[in-house]
Amino acid sequence: MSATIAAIDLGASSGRVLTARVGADRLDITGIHRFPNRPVRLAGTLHWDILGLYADVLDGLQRVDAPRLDSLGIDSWAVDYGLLDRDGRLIGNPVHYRDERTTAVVEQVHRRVSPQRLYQVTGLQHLPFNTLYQLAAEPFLAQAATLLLIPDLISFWLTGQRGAEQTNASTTGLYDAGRGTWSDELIEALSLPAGIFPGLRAPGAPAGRLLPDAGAFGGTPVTAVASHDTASAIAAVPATGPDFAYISCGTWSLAGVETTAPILTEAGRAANFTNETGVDGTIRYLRNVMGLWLLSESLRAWKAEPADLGALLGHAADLPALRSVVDPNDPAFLPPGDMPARIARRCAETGQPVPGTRAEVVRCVMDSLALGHRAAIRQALALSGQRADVVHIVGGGAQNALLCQLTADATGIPVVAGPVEATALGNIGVQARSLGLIPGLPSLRSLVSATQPLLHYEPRGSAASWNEAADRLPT
Ligand code: ADP
Ligand code: LRH
Repeated sequence: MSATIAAIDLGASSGRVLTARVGADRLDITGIHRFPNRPVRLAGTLHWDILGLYADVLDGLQRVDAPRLDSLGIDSWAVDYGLLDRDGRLIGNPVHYRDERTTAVVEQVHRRVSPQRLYQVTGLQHLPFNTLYQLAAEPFLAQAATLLLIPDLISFWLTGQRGAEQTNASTTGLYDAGRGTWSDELIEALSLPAGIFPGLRAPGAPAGRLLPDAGAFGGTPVTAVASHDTASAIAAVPATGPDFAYISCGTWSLAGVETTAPILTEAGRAANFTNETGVDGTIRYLRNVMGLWLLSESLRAWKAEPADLGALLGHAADLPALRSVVDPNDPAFLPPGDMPARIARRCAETGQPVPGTRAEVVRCVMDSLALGHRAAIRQALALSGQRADVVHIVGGGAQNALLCQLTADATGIPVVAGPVEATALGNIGVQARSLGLIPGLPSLRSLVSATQPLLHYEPRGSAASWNEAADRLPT
């Protein structure tokens, strides 16, 4: 028995509509339509082009080459949302998490609820753009009848049905991780209108049917997948045993381990580790590392073409290792802007050689990201008491051989790279389980491991040079 399943996967840098033919022992990608995701700055605010993305989704569905779809699921980046009025109309345009509107309100929120209490309830790392801070800076809250996170918003437009998928709700800072519900306590303490938060849906639950105006596949059942893209990506990690760490490597590097229960220790909070909800009650115990944003934003500053990336990485690989490193999680790197200039400034401030050429900047970014991966994985293992005999790198970054090799070198743990489209495959896997084609998470992971191309990187060199480079960074 097999089925044709589609995933709509919206990443911060690109989206895709991906279809696959799935059965108990097959997972064949049959089509991918990709489109760029370009933020738009308008009147001083950075927005997502949400209607452009919706149009691209419809276009992608139009191009699906299959007589019928058995199911469709939607995932995207976390945290961001659209507001609907009482008639279901979008109010304003969703704001990008890199917009700086929350800078002024973080302290205000913490005066109402302490960071310690926030962590006890939500288990979430502090990121200045988490939904609760965005809502504190939201001008349209009074007019809003419903808040929908981005995948739930796309799902609403495609089906007419509203809901809040659980894995993504767990990234808002308003979700009680222990109870698995919206947190009445936090919603009340922050004076938010409780009625705007829709009922929760578990990954795998039905989420309506495609409306006729969604195109040829009108009537197709939509399934609530693990709609936080990172939750879907980690569901599709091709792990064959229990002792693994992972890095979902794209715009962000989400680096950590999977646990069966939240870890709410003060040490974990101090290290800014998060407990995000995954499939089947799993927890992603991880930290955000700034990720390939550092590279893509440098390429944007240079007006480089995507085709230039391979050559630049090749030149960077030929340069000496660890000449200059920066802390990838420096908040100065978060907003859009001239990334090479910001990197140069930090190198100068820490008394290191300033990268002069583009290849030197790229090398600095790769070494710095590998250091960030090393710190996050070491701490995840220490704080969770788990072990890892492999680090799985999934997402677009799995194609970056230099970064995969440096991550193996820096962590001292073998790296298995792939699949590149882990998020869409995790999205599809949860649907396949709802259709009864796959029994559960371990079988999904075995299926991914058996069917998708993977690359292996063994650690080289000693830890000494990485220790020395880490010492150059401010603590
Ligand atoms: P997101 O979901 O956050 O948009 P992706 O998982 O799609 O991110 O990964 C995008 C990143 O993958 C890009 O920023 C780029 O650095 C990297 N990437 C894409 N294609 C290649 C390639 N051919 N070689 C190396 N890296 C690549
Ligand atoms: C990755 C991601 C990540 C969040 C960030 C906002 O795309 O969902 O897990 O922290 O975007």
